[in-house]
Amino acid sequence: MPSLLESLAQFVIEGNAQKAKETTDEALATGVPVADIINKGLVAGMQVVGQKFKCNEFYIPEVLIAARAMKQSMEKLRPLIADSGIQPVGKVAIGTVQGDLHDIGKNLVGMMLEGAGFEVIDLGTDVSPATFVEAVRERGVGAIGLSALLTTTMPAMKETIAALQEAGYRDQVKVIVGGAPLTQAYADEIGADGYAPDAASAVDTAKALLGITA
Ligand code: B1M
Repeated sequence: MPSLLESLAQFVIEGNAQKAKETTDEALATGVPVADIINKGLVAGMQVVGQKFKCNEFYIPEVLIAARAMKQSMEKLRPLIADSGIQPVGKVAIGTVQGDLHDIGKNLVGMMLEGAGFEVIDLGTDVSPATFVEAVRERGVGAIGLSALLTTTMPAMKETIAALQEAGYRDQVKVIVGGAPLTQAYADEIGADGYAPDAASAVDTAKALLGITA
């Protein structure tokens, strides 16, 4: 018989938000530590979702439904996280670059990062280079994730990297870029630290760049 946390992971994989929330409540009621609920339940489930997405066993709808289940359980735990002293594995600010309003892929990246234990600051869409700079200055993020879906907005990524350089923060923060028209070659050309073709790979890239082994 699966343990409570194995069941929770499975409900996340299946995208069963109701059951995931009930199991989270049950785990809390039986005294399971919040860190275990997150790591052995929610994150473990999202890891499987990420793997299935990468090998085309899951498609975007399944990932979104799983992420919604993860998020709803996370909402129950969020007030308890501060008390339990759990630290996020890293802090990332994400946004769709200036001039670009597409946010489905960016949201997916944010949810996968959150599912992997990152604190995610979502700056939204049409984000100016100055706003990304401000996130580094004011929020102390270790990485920023730039998303672009239009060939015409790809240059805003280069402008954002230049703005970070100009403000003196380029060495303090890793820059990850992604979006349908992006390539590794373009990421290299504009001096990004990392490129990820999909949301699951964005988690691997962020972890690798920030030296997170967990
Ligand atoms: Co737009 N649109 N759109 N659109 N739209 C595209 C992108 C387009 C390819 C359609 C086409 O012509 N075939 C085309 C771009 C052409 C080009 O530049 N070469 C296009 C255009 C032209 C436009 C407008 C200019 C249309 C117009 O008004 N004339 C306009 C621009 C508005 C603007 O942004 N200023 C526009 C508007 C819109 C809508 C508002 C209607 C809507 C967006 C709704 C929303 O996002 N809230 C929309 C949509 C939905 C699309 C398509 C159909 C789907 C995009 C999408 O969400 N894909 C798209 C055509 C297509 O792709 N079939 C199209 C699903 C999403 C999960 O994938 O975002 O690629 P994607 O994210 C992936 C990866 O790329 C990666 O991970 C994700 C999941 O694996 N990823 C990252 C993304 N960001 C990442 C960041 C990372 C790492 C990985 O690290 C930080």
